[in-house]
Amino acid sequence: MAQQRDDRLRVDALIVGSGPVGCTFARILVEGGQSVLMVDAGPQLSGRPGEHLRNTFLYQRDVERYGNLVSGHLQRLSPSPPDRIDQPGDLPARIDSALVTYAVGGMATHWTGVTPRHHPTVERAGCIPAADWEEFYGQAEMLLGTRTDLSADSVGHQTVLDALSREYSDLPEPYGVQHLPLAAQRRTDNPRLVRWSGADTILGPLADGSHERGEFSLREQHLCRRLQPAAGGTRIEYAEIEDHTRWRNIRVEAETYIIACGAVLTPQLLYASGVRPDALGRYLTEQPVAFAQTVLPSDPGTAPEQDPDPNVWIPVSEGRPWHCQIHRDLPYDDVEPHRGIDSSSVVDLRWFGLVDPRPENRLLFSDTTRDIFGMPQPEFEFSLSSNDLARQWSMMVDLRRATRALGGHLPASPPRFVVPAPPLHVTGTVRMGTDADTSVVDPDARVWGIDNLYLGGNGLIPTGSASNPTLTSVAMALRAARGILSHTHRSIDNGHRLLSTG
Ligand code: KBG
Repeated sequence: MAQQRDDRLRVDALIVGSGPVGCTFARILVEGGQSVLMVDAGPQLSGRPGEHLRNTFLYQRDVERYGNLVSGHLQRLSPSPPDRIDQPGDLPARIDSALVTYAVGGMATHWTGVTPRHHPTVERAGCIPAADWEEFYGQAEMLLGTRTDLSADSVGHQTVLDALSREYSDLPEPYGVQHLPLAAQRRTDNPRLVRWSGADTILGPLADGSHERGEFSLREQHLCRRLQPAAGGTRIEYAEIEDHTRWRNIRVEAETYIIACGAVLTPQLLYASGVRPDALGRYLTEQPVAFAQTVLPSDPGTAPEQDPDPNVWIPVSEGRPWHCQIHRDLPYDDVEPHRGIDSSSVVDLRWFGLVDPRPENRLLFSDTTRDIFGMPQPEFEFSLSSNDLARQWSMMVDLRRATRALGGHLPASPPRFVVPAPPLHVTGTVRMGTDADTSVVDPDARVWGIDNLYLGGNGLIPTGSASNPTLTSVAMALRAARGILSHTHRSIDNGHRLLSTG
């Protein structure tokens, strides 16, 4: 294909990655008067950019079709499947690959929307002040539309809540059995249907072009191939973007560069750009999953398919370093269809475990093998320490306890570790910290030693955590974006416009 004329763009901020975290940066910076260009290597899958794909009647009604759609959007980064298959029930001791979603909106095009706050002492990073955590968690919940009443009217939900509240009556407030926080809302025109929050929810007015202060442009199928550090290496001078829709290269010059394309692809871009601090890719954590299924007793007054899904949570607390969600999700590959049982009465017990961050657990990038975009191929070195293993076995004992309290497991789905099916909660690969030797970004989310390069996403979470990470990453992005605004003091009057100079 013929190469068209190279273009040159000048903006206040370039954001690479259009998932929830990239969109958080965009929303705050545009509201602060900045011109923002956001690029994503993936395609836009919906009319409204980054919308959740389950927001259609078809996929809400037909879980199987929806499952096929999601599998199609989870792409393995390694070129061939892993050569090692654990025995079912084993603890997953390795990560062989990673699954990513190349799309505008990222994984929020199909996520479950589970958005808990991380536990203040067990999970949260100490390098962010406690008061900031409270403030930015509150803002993140508003931005994502997190709520705890989606299943309030469900008979099945109440049954699960009651049974587990009796079993776990000893848990201290506010860590007892409760409604799972979910970024979603019931539709007012048909409350049986749910509108799941996606990246479009975060973009708000930016998603439909009605932003009032700065300028915003979101470009799909635009790959950021490289960031070019200036001489001396303390600033990024420009970014090389490949426009795959018109097959041309664009040089983007920005005041601020924000990379938020996931815990694997963010360090990949740094590596490809020669930005390789010691901690890059190290301290990787992922959450082992213990899983079982049970069946709810049917209520003669309610047809199970009419009853909203249960969504129950037992949060992480001291002495219980695991996150528990009792809900209905897509089946794992090892789950056989339950013969003779109405699938709408089957409930999942999904427990996520905590793994300590250790430098030897890491992501590496190949200098010889390339991924589909021609970027350095990621590889993993990951194992569980004896402490990690002991913690997961305690989690398994607890899963068995909860399963018993709900009347026992389905014969085909006993409590087990699900292998290989990580929850895609990789963290730590570009971790935040106060020490440049053991972290990649400072507490403002700025790459150590590079004044105008900021990162966002789960890779920044420096601690071991068991709860779903998105809310935490959005809270960290809100804090970082406000910091960028106060550093740059830009307003619509003196900022760069989204300008083509080519
Ligand atoms: O059940 C979900 C869960 O809510 C989540 O956050 C993770 O990404 O995937 C799980 C399914 O394996």
